[in-house]
Amino acid sequence: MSMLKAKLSSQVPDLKERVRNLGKNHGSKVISQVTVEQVLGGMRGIKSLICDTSEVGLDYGLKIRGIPILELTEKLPEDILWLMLTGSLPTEEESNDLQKELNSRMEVPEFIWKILDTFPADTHPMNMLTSIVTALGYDSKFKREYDKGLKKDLYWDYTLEDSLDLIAKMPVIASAIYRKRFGKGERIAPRKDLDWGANFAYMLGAEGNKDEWYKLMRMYMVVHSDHESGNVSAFTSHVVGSALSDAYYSLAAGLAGLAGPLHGLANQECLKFVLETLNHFSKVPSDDELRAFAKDRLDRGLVIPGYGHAVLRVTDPRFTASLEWGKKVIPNDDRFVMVEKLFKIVPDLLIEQGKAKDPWPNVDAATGALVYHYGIKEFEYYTVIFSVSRSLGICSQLILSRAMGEPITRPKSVTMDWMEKEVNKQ
Ligand code: NMX
Ligand code: MLT
Repeated sequence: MSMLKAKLSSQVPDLKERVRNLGKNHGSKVISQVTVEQVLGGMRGIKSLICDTSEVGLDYGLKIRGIPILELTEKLPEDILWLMLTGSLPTEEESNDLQKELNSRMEVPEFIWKILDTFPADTHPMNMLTSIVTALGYDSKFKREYDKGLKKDLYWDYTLEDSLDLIAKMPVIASAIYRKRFGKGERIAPRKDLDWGANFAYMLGAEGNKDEWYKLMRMYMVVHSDHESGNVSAFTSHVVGSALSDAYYSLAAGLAGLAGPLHGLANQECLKFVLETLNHFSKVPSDDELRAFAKDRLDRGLVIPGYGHAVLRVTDPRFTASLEWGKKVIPNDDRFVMVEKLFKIVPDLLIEQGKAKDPWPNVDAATGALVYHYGIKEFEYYTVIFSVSRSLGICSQLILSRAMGEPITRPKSVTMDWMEKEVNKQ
């Protein structure tokens, strides 16, 4: 048994007990009230999910198991997976054991490569990824055991098995998608001597300083790994998983949400905007030129990608992590200089416009400029990189949800007539 499974096996009974106690002793207590505005406004702020892996505070941003994300940027992504699942960082021995475990599960079945070969040449990489993640479910251990008659107490165990299989393969399939879709030559096989994040960087192939590139990819994988449970992708995966669909279906469903421009696709849209701007001016524009260019975009009713957030009301610390990295490592890169300039100009413009509740940059505003520097220039691919990282959080949430024995998700909808009658009574 892997050290991670052994640790979780020792923790799950206590988690179940806490869930039982909460329900039995406090079941009817009120923790949140729902207003009409919240129903009309995308359920903002309604406390209706339990998620232990991470939390997001409007005035401080992401904490993973209580640790601010800026304190975790030098860790390995595998260590963050361990942290999200167990509540503490692994020892060196535990970290090595998890790495070994993932490295032993990287092999991708041959039929997957045949599927990859059949996509039309201009397919969006997120269409490829979501299809392939679903197709990998052919091998789901949870589904196989469930069909034989699996006890509810063991749901989490086989979900962990599927999740480790899936997480191990994500960099392998994602890098193969990159190389196939953008004509980069043969797939690069994974190496057993590299950690998960560095292996992904290695298989993508890239230009320049390899150590820096590996380090950047590890940091990228850490900062995008989770953002509590109410964001579109995690919430979607949670709902699909609650029907006892396996981890492959659940993750694929969540990634389909991540592929939307208001969520993870903003990652590609940010660099597209930066490149369009540079192209328009044939140089890095002056502050005044950029202000006018961005204002024109807002006046045309378009969003500035990478700015605003449904929960945050401060600069996203994940943006700060990328900004600091860029300042230190690639301060003179034109794309990065644009990121810095946008940070100086866009918040004031959004405040002036008066619509966005949060005028500050989010996680997507800077990362494109960083990976571009190492030769990954095809911005249509960027949400796939985000997806590889987010598989850590989404799978962790699913495993813990199964460990808690959560039931099928089924909120109540009401008709417009009901709503109008109800509010007129008050
Ligand atoms: N540029 C222009 N307008 C904006 C922006 C922006 N960056 N952010 C919000 N607004 C507008 C928004 O479109 C809405 O307009 P309207 O009333 O005409 O519909 C108004 O401001 C109020 O929106 P908020 O309540 O502030 O934002 P909401 O919680 O609905 O949405 C986002 C949050 C993140 C979807 C929104 O800020 C946005 O569209 N940002 C740009 C896209 C982006 O960067 N998404 C990535 C989020 C992070 N991620 O990876 O998922
Ligand atoms: C995320 O990382 O999922 C985004 O910041 C969106 C969110 O939290 O709603």
